[in-house]
This record gives sequence, structure tokens and C-alpha cells, in this order.
Amino acid sequence: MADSIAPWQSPFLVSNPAISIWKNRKTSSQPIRRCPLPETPALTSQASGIVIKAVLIPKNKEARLIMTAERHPGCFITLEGPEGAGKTTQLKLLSKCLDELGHEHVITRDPGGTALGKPIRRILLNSETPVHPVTELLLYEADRAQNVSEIILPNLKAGRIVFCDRYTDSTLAYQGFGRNIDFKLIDMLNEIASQGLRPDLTILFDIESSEGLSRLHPSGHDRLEREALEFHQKVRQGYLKLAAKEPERWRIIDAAGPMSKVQGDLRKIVLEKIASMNVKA
Ligand code: ATM
Repeated sequence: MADSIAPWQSPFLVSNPAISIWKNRKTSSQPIRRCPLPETPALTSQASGIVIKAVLIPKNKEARLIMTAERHPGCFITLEGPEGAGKTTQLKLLSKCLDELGHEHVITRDPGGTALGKPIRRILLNSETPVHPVTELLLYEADRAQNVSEIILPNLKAGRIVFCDRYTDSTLAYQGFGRNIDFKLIDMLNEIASQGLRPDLTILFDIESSEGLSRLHPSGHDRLEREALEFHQKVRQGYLKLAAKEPERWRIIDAAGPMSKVQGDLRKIVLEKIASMNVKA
């Protein structure tokens, strides 16, 4: 018997479709098991189409298979990190290298990747305007919903490599670990805004908070950059916890090293991923 699926849980797009099994979806954000599609004979035959199912396991009403995935042919890579880690500069350098190698790719960012997102970004980073933490959370999610639907998903469906400079993990790190907003609420809003789209690879540019902040231009600090060192330390520790929880998705680069070394590490990680996923671009 199929259980009902909330609209935002469907479709659940990833490039390696899998079914996640939760013992109790309400109390746990982590599935107890993720089965790749070939392990689930009932669904294998539909693997090339859109397969969205919620299935109750008859002998255990607590456990249910609640999601599966539509395969997209692209590769979705997100970049994360605390302030001053240099990810945006490194992404520009990487982009030139990918152009030279003939890898078609698209770069976007959260917040501010779309025409609608640009004014949202300005509002969010303006240090003159007070912003309530919940308003802040909802604005980041509104920006993301537009970015996912307008730029990220269409390009992934067209088989391209898409890089997003910050994504859902930023919200967990900044609004969750930094501002102490409930993680279940953030997970739910992330899922709505992203349409369940998860990155194939997330690269964390890790740097000690005080060092990262010291790299920022002294006159140009935005609203979040002006937060106390303690806030930035919570964000950095949060990122490290997120990366430790899902080591198969995350790769960590030591962003404190020389720029050329950081760029070398980034290229290696990205080129390996592109090769492993057989992206046509
Ligand atoms: P960038 O400057 O890296 O584009 O990020 C903008 C800011 O938005 C950054 N903070 N500072 N300083 C991180 C913050 N941010 C969040 O707080 N939550 C989010 O969900 C996202 C995407 C960014």
C-alpha cells in the first residue's frame, strides 16, 4: 500500500537513485538504510523512468520506503565553507580549466544565482537592515527554490555539470549550527526549496575561523561577516560535523594552504568525480 507523499517529497532527484528507509521519519533525519535501485527488484524495471513510490513494508509498519529517484544525467557539485575560505575565487579558476578541457558546465550560487535571487541576496547581506532569524531562513530558502527550479534542475536534466557556490548545507551550518534554528525545520524547508535535489559531491573549503575572517577586506564586511568569532566557529564546526556524517558525499580541502595547492586539490577531486559519473558534457 502506498502511503501519501507530501508534494515537496516528489520528485526526489539524484543521479544515483536510491531508496531511503527511515525507522521513524518524524524523529530521525537520517535513514537507517539507503538501497541502490538494483537492490530493489520491484522498482528496477522502472529505473529509467520517473519512479516515485512510498511503500509500507508489511511486517514492520514503522519502517517504510518513502522515496526513490528520477535519474538526471548531469553532475551536481556544491562548494561550501566558512568566510574567507576562497571558494568563489577557486571556482572561477576551476571553471577556466574545465573550459579548456571542454567540459560544459554552469555556475550558480546561493544566494543570488537568479534575477529574483539578486535582490534577495542584497537584502540578506545588507548590514544596515535588521533581519529576524526566521526571516533570514525563509529568504535563503526562497532564493534556493528559484535557483533550483530556474537554473540547477534544467541544466542537470540537460546533462550538464552544475556547480553551486553554497547550497542546503550552508543553511544547516549557518542557520542551524550558527543560529540554533531547529534542524528538522531546516531539513524540511531545504527539501521543499531544493525539490529533494541533493548534490553528487560537496567540497568543503575548510579554514580556521579567525584566519578566514582575517582574509576579508576590513572595510567591506556584510551582515553575516560581522557576526562574532564564536558564531563563525560554530559554523565551521558544524560544517565538519556535516562532512563527517556523510563522508561519501563530502570531500574536504585545506583552504589555508597556498592558492595553487588548493586549486590542484580542487581540480583533482572534480575531474575524478566527472570521470566516475560519465557525464556526457
Ligand atoms: P557568499 O558570500 O559565500 O556568497 O555567502 C553569502 C552569505 O550567506 C555567507 N555569509 N557570510 N558571511 C553565508 C550565508 N548563507 C547563509 O547564512 N545561509 C544559507 O543558506 C546560504 C546559502 C548562505
